[in-house]
Amino acid sequence: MSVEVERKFVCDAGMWKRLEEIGAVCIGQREIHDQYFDTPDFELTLRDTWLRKREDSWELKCPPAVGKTQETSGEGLEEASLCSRYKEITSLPEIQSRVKEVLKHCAGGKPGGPEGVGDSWPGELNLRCFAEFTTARRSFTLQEEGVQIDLDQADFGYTVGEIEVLVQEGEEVGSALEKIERAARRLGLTRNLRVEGKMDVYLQRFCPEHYVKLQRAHIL
Ligand code: V4E
Repeated sequence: MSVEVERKFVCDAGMWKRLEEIGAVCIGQREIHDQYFDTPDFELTLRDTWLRKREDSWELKCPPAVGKTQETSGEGLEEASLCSRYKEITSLPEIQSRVKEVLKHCAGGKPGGPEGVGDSWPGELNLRCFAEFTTARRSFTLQEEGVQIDLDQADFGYTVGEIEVLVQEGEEVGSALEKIERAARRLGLTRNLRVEGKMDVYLQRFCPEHYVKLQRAHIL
């Protein structure tokens, strides 16, 4: 299973030129349609667990197990605080089992629940779509750094960049943080501020109550 280590950045008008100047290679562009699901009481996202249907596939992002994936060396502390780490699960049976495990620990959680490949299982677990948007994504690679850079333009009017590296679960993340830091420096990203992701902006605009709860829980 892989863990995505990622730093978001402000994608200004000069970013295309900068990517070209530093030799980033465009590896494709596509439109991505995402639907995110949670219970009416936000029991998944309040546990930093993000269930989505991307096109026709289910995906789950959740915090990696405590261990090397979360260790930081003293030197990389600043970069570490700017980077998120999420385990990515794409196998539907594993997603269903993880979701049920999380919901079991919630007040009113129902044990057991459905298995299956059809689309009725989220409803049977009381999961509803709370966010839906389409992103136009252009992806680049900086081969010598081993990073992917995505420029995302969401259909609700927000643009953001991401530098990302995939590591195997349990692997040291130090080298991924270094790769991201080098790429960020080459892109001229000197302001070390947390940058809002698409979900921050979507929830602020369309689901403010959900956003406030996630902020209070220090999830966003
Ligand atoms: C909101 C959120 C998650 C949902 C996915 O968010 P994001 O990675 O921004 O989406 P996207 O489209 O870039 O996914 P990709 O194509 O890279 O798989 S997963 C975790 N969160 C919370 C979160 C957070 N707390 N901090 C940061 C910096 N990002 C996300």
